[in-house]
Amino acid sequence: MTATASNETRYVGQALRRKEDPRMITGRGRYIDDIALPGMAFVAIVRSTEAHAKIRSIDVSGAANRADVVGVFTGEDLAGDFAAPMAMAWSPPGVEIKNPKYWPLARGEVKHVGDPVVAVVGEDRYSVLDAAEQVVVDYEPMPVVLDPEKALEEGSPLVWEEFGTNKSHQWEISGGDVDAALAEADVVVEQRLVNHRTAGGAIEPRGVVADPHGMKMTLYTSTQIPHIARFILSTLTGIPEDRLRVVAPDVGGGFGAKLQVYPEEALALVLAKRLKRPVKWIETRSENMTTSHHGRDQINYVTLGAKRDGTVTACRARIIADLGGYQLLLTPFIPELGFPVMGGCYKIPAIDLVFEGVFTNKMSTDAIRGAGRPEATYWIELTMDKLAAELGMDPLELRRKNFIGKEEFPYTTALGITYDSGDYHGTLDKLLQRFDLDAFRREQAQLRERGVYRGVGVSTWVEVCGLAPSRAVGPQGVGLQAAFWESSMVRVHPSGSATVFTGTSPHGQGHDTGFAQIAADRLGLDPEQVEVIHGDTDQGPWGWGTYGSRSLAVGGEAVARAAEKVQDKAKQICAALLEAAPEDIELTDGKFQVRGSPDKFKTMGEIAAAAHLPPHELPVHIEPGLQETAVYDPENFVFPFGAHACVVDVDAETGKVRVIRYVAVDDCGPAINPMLIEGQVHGGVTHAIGQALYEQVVYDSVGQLVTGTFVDYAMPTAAELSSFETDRTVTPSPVNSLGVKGVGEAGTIAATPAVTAAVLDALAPLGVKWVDMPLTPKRVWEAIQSAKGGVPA
Ligand code: MCN
Repeated sequence: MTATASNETRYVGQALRRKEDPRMITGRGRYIDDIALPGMAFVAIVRSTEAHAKIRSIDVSGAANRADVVGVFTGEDLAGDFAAPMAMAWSPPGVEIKNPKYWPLARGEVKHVGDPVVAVVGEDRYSVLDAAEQVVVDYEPMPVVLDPEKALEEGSPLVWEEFGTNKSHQWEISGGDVDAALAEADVVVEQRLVNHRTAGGAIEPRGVVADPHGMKMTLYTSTQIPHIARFILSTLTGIPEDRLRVVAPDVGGGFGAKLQVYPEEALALVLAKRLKRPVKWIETRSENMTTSHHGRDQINYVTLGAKRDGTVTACRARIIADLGGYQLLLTPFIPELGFPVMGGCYKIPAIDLVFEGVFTNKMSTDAIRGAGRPEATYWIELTMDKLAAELGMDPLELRRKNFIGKEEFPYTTALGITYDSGDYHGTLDKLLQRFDLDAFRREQAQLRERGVYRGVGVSTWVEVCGLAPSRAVGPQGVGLQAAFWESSMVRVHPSGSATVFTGTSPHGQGHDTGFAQIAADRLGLDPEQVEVIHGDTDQGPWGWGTYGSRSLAVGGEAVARAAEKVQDKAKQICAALLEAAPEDIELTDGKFQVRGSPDKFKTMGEIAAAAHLPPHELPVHIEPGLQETAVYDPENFVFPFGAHACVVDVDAETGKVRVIRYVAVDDCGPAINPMLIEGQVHGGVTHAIGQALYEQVVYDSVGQLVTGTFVDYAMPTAAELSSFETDRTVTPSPVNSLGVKGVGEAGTIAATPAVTAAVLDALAPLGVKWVDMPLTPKRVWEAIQSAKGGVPA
């Protein structure tokens, strides 16, 4: 930040409509499949039909002999085209992570249904699918293991025989003496929680177009991380980075599943290089469900210890994470990403965490919205509820007793993580202002007399996001080793309008609008005069992309800093034009004016004209032009938080759960755009209600995917949901100058425990103590029957 920057808030804080929407909703978006290039060929992938098998032989003749087929390629055919196997990017100090070689096309063995085996390239996008069906792969099936706990047992079938175990790694972290604290605790509760496998389910599936032209190759790909993709794909394919341009055009949602570098991206590059023509591959919906990475899939064993008065003294968790068949980019790291907030909003003096990553014959897991933090919040919140029940204490009173107080921030947890700022009582107070719990309890009691089972669940959540400050991670940190700064370049054109380049890569979050608001205030412009460019490695400086609710707290701060540098220079130019001292120029009402003389001012348009066509008054030390770059590496993560309440009705006859009210109070610091925040919370909560009640990736006993379409994988629609009530408190973060924290994952992190707790509350009179998600009618009905002593759960 520059010393002289003055930051008006003419536009920051306004609920402006999204600039990008008119284009999107009038069919003017440009997604991967909208790209058509002359001479473009189409790729279809033959995928494994077996969950685990040796490839005995592959007969490609049926496809290769077709007139409309350009080429058919097996893993062996392309062995010389790849300089390295697919990348995995986590190597914590002192921990060995087993990382089997993962090639874009299988070589010799397949590890899950959908594993890519053969690439068929044809002239026509539809007939190439027919050609792929003519490839005959002879598999020798091998034993399959699908359950991560069984996979850890002695004698289990091995996904990777070469390792002699299915355990990929074990990572541990602790602070305080948990054994002693548990031994001295008055009350100890234990719970096993299953956080099942889910999919990203973006509207636009993945897709790539690789376009070789001259000395260069352009890869259009539906990704959240164009710059990272270029770097990694360059190492995989040997195409030098400067010759490889990666473009993320409009991206129709990612939800974490496009925070990945996938085999198809590498394949498209080598095929285009070999064939010397553009190639396109578009994922079908069932391919998307089968081979875009999945998320969650953890089993958590949690123990909490407390004094009789409710003071929590110890927390221990064993986290068993199902990684699937291969390590993708962040596969082994994602469960651990939740660890900084595994103590929740609470002052827990002793915490002990053990993470075990396990290979199974399923698609790999990796980041799905929230990535490790929804799982952490799910288990800490529900185990707190269980502890409250054990103590005979109100669950909210238990929370309040253990909350980190507002005045205690920055607060360093037992695990050495420093929470930046917070007001946990504040969000809970506001929630209870909007949601009259006493009135609800009265209504609930009356309804129960009529056989209506209504329940409420409350989740008080905290998140770690703003990934990731290099100072807070790495060797001295706690092994996360993921340090990502962010960049921005701000260019004011001679006419006074501006272009902002950001290294983030939105795919639905609204950066075009929010970042324009930040820049507009600092440049004395209207957001309509500010264009935001992202997602193209040939434009603007390097950036790390969009995930981990980092874009505003890291990328938005970089935009602010670059714009403030421009503002600084604009003030110098203005001072020269008005014959005033630069320190006397202030930005007021969008005008650069001399302090105390409001009629002596210049607009950004006038200043920009002078910057590009320098008049003689400009001192020589001021370089022509008006463009600045900033790179921002934060000092710490940011820790948004909130309190959510969910009300459900459960039909005790059928087990069907209906969400009838949802109230979310969140705190992500000062709003850049409250409408964007609200949209993110709505989407996030929907995502979590989907997981809690409906969505699950299911494999059958031999590893065939059962949920390959949106008919079987039940995503909620508006018809299943209630309206959401949202509210906010504002606790600025001291970490960045905007005071902002992330909100893109907030709802997803907060809501699964609230929904589950609501169902358990509703069913308490029936004696139901636990139901694992997804809380489908069948599961809920079985839990009711089991509590009645009838049908087993
Ligand atoms: N914002 C704001 N004021 C604040 C905080 C945030 O106005 N105080 C705005 C930001 O300007 C931005 C939006 O809220 O427009 C989200 O910002 P941030 O929390 O920084 O999150 P990211 O932009 O980094 O988004 C990532 C996050 C993740 S990790 C997933 S997954 C996700 C998500 O956001 N996937 C999404 N939201 C999604 N929304 C859509 N439509 N589609 C997806 O795939």
